[in-house]
Amino acid sequence: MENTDRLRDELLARIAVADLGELEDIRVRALGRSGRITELMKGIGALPADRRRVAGQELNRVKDAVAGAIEQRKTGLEAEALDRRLAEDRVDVTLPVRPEAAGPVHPITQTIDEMVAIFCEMGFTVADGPHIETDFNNFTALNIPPEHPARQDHDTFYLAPGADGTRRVLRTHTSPVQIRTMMAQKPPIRIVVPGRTFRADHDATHSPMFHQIEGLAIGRDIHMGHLKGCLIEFCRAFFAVDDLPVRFRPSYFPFTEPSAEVDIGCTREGGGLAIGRSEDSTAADWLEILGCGMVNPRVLENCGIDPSVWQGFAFGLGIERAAMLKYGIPDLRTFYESDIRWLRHYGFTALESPSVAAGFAGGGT
Ligand code: 2U9
Repeated sequence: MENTDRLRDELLARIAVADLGELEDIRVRALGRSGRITELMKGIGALPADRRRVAGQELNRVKDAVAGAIEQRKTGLEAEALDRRLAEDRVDVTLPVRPEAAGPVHPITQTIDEMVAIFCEMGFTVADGPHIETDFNNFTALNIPPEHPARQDHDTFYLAPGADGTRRVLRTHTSPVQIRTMMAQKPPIRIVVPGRTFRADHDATHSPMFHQIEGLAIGRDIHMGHLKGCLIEFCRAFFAVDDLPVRFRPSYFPFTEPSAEVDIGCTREGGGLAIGRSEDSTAADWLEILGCGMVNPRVLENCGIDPSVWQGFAFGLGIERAAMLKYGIPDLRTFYESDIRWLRHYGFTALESPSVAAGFAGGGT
């Protein structure tokens, strides 16, 4: 009895100051297969019958006390270790971001963010949709029926026909998102749709994947005046030129009627090009930037909207082209080369999101 008490006290004293490694060592040496307590328990069988029961109970108590103390110490040490790690790893979220730790923003992203900021201030929201589209959403609903010449113009990527025999396409413009929105929502509608588009066209000025932003405003009394005001304001805000000349030239698109192309005033001097007009009127020229028009009543009908009640305007422009003009990027192909030196040169700081109030006249970082 005295022996077991001494053994227990000795072990509990060691356990009280052990670290996690020592604790395991103590456990193996006391309670393991050849541990001291285990060995004593094995010896019980050799005791006289009248002492076996008491000795067994006594040893079990010591065993439970030691195992319990090991477990308790282990839990305490683990909790202390966790507390220490949490204290060491604590992140001060109030610290300013280190500029070198924030990668540059790609000019495509920056340009989309700038355009979205302008249209959001005018009450538009952003809509999104899939890259793989039905033939109906990409063409038919937009008044581009099968055999319409515009289908050839679009250089469409077709996917293999599905089980139902219908062929899907990689969207050739973001317009199917407006179709989806009109089918799902009741007017009034005011959305812009930035995103990727795909056409089987690849040369110095065309990429098989490029970006567009399109807009759609549907209301009871929307007219050409709203279209002109919205797009003149957009061009002036985007290029940060307050008196930027903007002209609307009649054009044709199957999905709008009437349709127009929008040119902005520019100055061509000494082989260079500047957005806006200088004093020298001989250098004045126009640059096409947008397509637009009043939504064709047939398109509204195709989406279940009554054109005798609702009218709307729509527009579309290419993001890459706008970014090249605004930021002086000369070659379209460089947008997709993933060259970090190019991105450091033409990219933008990730720490400032574009806003109309801040103005976006500045160039890359
Ligand atoms: C719906 C109704 C009308 C979108 C429009 C244009 C004119 C246009 C081009 C500009 C350069 C595409 O990137 S680009 O090649 N787009 O000229 N897009 S009107 O009209 C719509 C869209 C959806 C339901």
